[in-house]
Amino acid sequence: MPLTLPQRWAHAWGQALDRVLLVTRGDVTVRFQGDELLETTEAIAGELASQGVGPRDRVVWEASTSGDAIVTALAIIRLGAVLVPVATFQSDLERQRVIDDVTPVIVVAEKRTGVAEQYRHRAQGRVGIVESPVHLDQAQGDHLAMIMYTSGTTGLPKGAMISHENLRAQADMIIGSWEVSPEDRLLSALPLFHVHGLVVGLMISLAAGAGVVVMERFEADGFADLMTEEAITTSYVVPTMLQRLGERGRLSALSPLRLVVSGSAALSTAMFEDVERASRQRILERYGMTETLLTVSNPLHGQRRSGTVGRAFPGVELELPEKGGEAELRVKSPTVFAGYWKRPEATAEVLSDGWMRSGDIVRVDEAGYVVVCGRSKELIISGGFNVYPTEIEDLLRGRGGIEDVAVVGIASERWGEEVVAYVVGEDFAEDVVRRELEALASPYKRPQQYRRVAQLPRNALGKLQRHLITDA
Ligand code: MCA
Ligand code: AMP
Repeated sequence: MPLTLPQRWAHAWGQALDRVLLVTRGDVTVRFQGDELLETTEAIAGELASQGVGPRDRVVWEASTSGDAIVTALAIIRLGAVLVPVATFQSDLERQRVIDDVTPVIVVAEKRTGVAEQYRHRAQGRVGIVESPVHLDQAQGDHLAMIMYTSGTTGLPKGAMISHENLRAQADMIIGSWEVSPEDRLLSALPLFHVHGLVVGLMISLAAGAGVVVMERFEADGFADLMTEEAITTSYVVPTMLQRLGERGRLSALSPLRLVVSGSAALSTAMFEDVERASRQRILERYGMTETLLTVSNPLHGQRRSGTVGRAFPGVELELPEKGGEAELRVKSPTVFAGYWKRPEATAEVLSDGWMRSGDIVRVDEAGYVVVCGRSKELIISGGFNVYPTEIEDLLRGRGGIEDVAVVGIASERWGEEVVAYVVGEDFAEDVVRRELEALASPYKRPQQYRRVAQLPRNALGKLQRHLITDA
């Protein structure tokens, strides 16, 4: 039987009892050796169990990048409970929507007035039924490992159910294709409430026996300094991070690494070339989605083609257009998710017979590599974060004199795309809207610009035609 991710962690940590495998770099530096990871995750799993959390229970976890938070997430998975990450900086409204949808047994979060508190003690009735000692790493492949919330086109959050088998298959693809090994030390400054930072970076590196250095909050100079300070060999980034390193003249810090991987948003050919010029690194760009995990990648050995995301990982089938054509990419893979939590209709819209509709329009270049050239879904990607226009429009409509509104993405050197709201309303008061939105939406979702227009393009059925919006 192939090992699950938690089984691989336990094995890898047991092989490296006195080696530092996890480092968190923030105001303080915390280092965990293999033996400490084993002991701490076991102790936290025991503590959770004593609070009534058992295998297959859902646990909402505030995805802070601190050492405490990380070992807690690992413990939740080792216990066989289902990890449901939420962001530290999200609004109470956003968090409450997730909690209401997923109905967790417990919320593990920093003390925060309001939302999480009322759920903290929900598990109380179950205290005392803990088996002792707790059994770790027992989850089966078809058990859920995590539920990852994405906003989706309706504006309401949907939880993507990711199984242990999905994680195992993804680990095989990444460890095999990128040759992740115990010799590696990954530097990650990615948030941990998304697949990129949490699964691809943290969890799979640990499963390979590699060391992981987590920078608690990205900052370009500090990130560059850590390369040598922590003897880093690999790093996974979003394009905005490379752009920031470039602004600070620090791209050369990438030189000593054996591998730099970029994803979550398109990497421009100009940035690919800037990095190569400054550091001799040819960035390995790859592609994925929360619902499919990573499925397409440029090769470790062989040609890495800028402007492309590469080819299918082993075990992944892609439905691709003919040469010269463009079409929506569909993906079949052991990493494709099990559907959206309690949303059979939403699941059926994107998933049939194991094939996942990506909503991304692709073409195939002359070497057979996939090029992402557009989207059929209404999505803005800002700095690697997804923003769904309808979610923000629903929050804005009727607020601060807004009569009608359309949220669109405009090209931005800094963020890839920037969120802009086109507003209709004689009495529109931008300062009021900005202030009110602070309490409702995560910072990255809030429009960076508001532009007044006389009217918005709508079709005969009244549907907003966002693609027709211009400043004219
Ligand atoms: C931060 N801000 C943003 C963004 N990030 N605004 C728009 N777009 C963003 N991406 C806000 C901050 O909250 C702050 O707001 C203001 O901008 C300035 O913050 P700054 O310090 O300049 O930015 P930062 O905090 O350094 O963030 C930049 C970042 C971050 C580190 C590049 O955007 C980031 O972590 N991106 C990674 C996203 C990611 O991991 N995506 C994976 C999902 P205020 O001033 O109001 O406080 S996709 C996925 O998982 C799939 C599987 C895949 O393919 O990978
Ligand atoms: P998420 O739903 O947060 O997992 O984001 C998935 C989406 O990010 C994909 O459907 C793509 O639109 C986008 N994406 C991920 N990687 C890349 C990439 N390398 N190039 C272009 N778009 C990407």
